[in-house]
Amino acid sequence: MQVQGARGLQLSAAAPHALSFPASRIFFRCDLFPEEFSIVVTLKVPSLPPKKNEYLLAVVAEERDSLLLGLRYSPTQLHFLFLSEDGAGAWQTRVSFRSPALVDGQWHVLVLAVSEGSFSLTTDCGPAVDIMADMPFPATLSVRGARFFIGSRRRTKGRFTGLVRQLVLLPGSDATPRLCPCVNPELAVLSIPAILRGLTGKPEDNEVLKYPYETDMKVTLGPRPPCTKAEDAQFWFDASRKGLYLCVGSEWVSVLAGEICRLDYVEEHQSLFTNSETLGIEVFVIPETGLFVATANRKTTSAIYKWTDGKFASYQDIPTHQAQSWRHFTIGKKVFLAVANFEPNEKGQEFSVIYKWSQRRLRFTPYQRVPTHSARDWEAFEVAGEHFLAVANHREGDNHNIDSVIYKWNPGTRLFEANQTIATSGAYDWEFFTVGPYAFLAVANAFNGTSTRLQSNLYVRLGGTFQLFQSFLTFGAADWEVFHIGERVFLAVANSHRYDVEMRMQNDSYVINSVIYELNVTAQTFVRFQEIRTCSALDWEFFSVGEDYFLVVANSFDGNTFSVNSIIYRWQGYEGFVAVHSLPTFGCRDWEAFRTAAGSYLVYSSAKEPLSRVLKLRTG
Ligand SMILES: [Ca+2]
Ligand SMILES: [Ca+2]
Ligand SMILES: [Ca+2]
Repeated sequence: MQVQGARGLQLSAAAPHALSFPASRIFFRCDLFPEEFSIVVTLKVPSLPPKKNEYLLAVVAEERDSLLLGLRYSPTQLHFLFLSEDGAGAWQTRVSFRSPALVDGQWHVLVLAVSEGSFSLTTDCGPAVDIMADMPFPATLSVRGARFFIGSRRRTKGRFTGLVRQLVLLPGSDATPRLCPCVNPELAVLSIPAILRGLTGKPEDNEVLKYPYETDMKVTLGPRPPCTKAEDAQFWFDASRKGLYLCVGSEWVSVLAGEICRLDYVEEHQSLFTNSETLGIEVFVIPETGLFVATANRKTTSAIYKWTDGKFASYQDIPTHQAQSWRHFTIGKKVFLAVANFEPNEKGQEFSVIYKWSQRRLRFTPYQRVPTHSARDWEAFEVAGEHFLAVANHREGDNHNIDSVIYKWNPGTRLFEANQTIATSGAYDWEFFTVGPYAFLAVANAFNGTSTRLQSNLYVRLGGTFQLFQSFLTFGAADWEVFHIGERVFLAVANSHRYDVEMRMQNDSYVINSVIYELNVTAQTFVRFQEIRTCSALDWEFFSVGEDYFLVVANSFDGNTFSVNSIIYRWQGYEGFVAVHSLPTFGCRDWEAFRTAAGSYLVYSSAKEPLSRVLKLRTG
């Protein structure tokens, strides 16, 4: 029959059983009815007398003549029925939707989505009506020996007298997103038999449903709900922050962050004028004493500042020789600070110095000199109760291919002693981290004398030494930054410069990609996760604000100017890191993040002017 521009089937009153088939025809691999499914119906029904019911669909266990599953409607309600069985017996459960507005003589599309105890009805792509029933749809409803009846319940009574245009059982769950939104929602299409197609004036999608629909997507609103096994794979929409989160392994993982973010970015907090240009900054806390920052300054004096009344104030000057970086660490209650000196002293002696905090004098005093070669960086770490220091030796004279050294603390002599040497090429940075029981050490190799295109290596500690674990192709690597997001482990490299003696230098050889790698635990290897365009990147700093994770890059030079923006990237789950804020910087060299009771801060140094800046993170 054709009515209102669309065709439907009318069932013959003479052969009420004609539209039936054994369940085994569609359940040929497994005779359990799906636990989650949708039923999609397009129908046009005549007005019915009150209390009269008509069946759209029934699945009947033939021998017992019991209704396993049924869908029927009355002038005021749509009923979904199913049989629940347990050791105590079998019950007919009925879930009723009021006023489905069916009996107005128009075409309508109903989508009933069932998932455990959740029953959801969508009419003409409108808002869904959800019913949570006490009795969930059974996980194991056997249809063995059962028969499907279309438009009846095996009997003449309750036979469907309207027109049906579409009747689809879709395993999985909610079919609504496959039909809706739709230009013509009263005739939304999932699957229409060929004979009924082609009268609505537009081409209709009648794809054979090759893939079962997956998972029930439930979105919870309101304040942060629990995320346990029960909520796994469910969504939570945080309306106040416009953030969508997915419950994965008992943690809410950000899937999409909206325009409004908790971090309202930064405001200038302090201009920290330094003795000279600053290459590295190190923020640290000495218990019961306070928060400090050490600046590694290019000229003959580096400095330590103490956080006083909400600002860094001058605290101690320390003579250094083109200091590149500071590293704070503790051994027991002893507090140390190691400086990497790039140049020899006035007498031509080349060494870096470890300072120790004097609790009596409340100052750092020299503790141990360590011979180094244009040292760029110190890394301090502890493995199984033993303390180590690794120095990045950049070059000796013109030779960049030299050894960097790992020192180990000797508790007997109370000194660091050389423990292992590792061949490096223009080493710039060491980064230590652990994954489970394994200790790793990554080196940034920046230059081998002719090229910046080099392998930077990651070592793993096995049998008491660090052994090569993986190599990464890098371009003037200046920094490795390791960070964790939930269970995931990432390693980001700052590529500063593409240069090769063989090739002529190009202007854009500073504007290159830096790379974030992610540990694939199964493959036991770091794999490329994301590349980010950077301008002679010298440092990555990872930090978090509330539930959000960020990376900030020190962009230092674009080939023409040191006035380039450094960028804050926000972790946006599946999208990776997305640029969210630009900060004008000048020769930016190093970023550090820190917190005080008053809030969260970033501080960055400039390798080109004697001015570091403290920025306060605005949160709202
Ligand atoms: Ca380092
Ligand atoms: Ca870093
Ligand atoms: Ca840093």
